[in-house]
Amino acid sequence: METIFTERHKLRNSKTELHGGEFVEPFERPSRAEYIIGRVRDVGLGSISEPDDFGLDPIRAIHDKGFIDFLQVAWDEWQSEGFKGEALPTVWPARRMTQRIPTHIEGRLGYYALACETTISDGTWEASFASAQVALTGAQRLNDGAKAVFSLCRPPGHHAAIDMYGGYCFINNAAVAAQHFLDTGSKRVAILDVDFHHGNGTQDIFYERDDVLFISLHGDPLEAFPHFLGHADEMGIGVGKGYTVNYPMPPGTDFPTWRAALIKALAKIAEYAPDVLIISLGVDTFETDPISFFKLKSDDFTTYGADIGSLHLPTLFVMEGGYDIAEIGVNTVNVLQGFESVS
Ligand code: Q9C
Ligand code: ZN
Repeated sequence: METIFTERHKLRNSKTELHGGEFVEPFERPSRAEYIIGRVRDVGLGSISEPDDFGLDPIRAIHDKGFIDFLQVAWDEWQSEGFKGEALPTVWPARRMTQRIPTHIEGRLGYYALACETTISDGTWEASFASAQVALTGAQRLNDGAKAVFSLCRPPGHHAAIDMYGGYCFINNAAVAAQHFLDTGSKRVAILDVDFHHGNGTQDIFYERDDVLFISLHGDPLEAFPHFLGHADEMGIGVGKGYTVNYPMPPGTDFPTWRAALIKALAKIAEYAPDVLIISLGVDTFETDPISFFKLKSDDFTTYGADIGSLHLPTLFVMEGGYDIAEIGVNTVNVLQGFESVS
């Protein structure tokens, strides 16, 4: 399997994350991608290629124009204010307040943020743009005939909504890839999100559409980030009704329980018969992930990779989360090798 990767991910190197009332070194850090690409090389998964440049248009096809403009200037505007730390919001358009977009950067950060653990820092836009190009290049490889591709995206994307960033995500890479497929001949795309966290951004983007089936397995939002989306009764609206499917699961969920939900999800995908499958691949379901509460072991990733492979669909793997740095490479590549073992 080919991997698409660029060192430009390192441009996202924030110094701070707000966690437990303290500023800590971000869980979403450059070494994550280094461990994963190192494992790809160690096992000889396949060739590793730089992304092509598809420009801004495929990003604008998913995200709000004002939001993309904001991401490009936020760090510069924040610095112009003379602030010492990285950019983060302190105020939101909360219940019964207006949704008017402020002019001051402090107000615009609150308007476009869905969470405040994630700071905007020097290079964040450039890395996010590059990450989207990694996803787009993977999609194009499938269009050109590849059976499966691994887009090693960093920063991740599935929390980024039409006009909101947060949860370490700025541009929704999986959604941008899905739209690229639809704009280049695909009629139906399925996105299966196996990251520990609910893919609220992806759900938001496709909630009223029937050309993208979105299925997510995740920690129950009553207990886990993003807390305000991902319940089982969210199923889409309008023509999109039935094309969003959520499997929230409680703290301590082990692999047999998780896999039972996966098997249900795979049956729905087979029934939908998509032209292409996108996997939002987060490995924060691992038993020792520092911010998550599922109990998957390293071998389980191989097993479920084979389960996904048994669908025999053209498949694009898009990297999302996973924060147990030491094991992230093994667990990610286990999924890809499990997938290949049945193809
Ligand atoms: N203080 C992804 O996996 N905060 N994002 C969780 C820790 C946000 C995770 C609580 C987690 C975001 C792509
Ligand atoms: Zn996650």
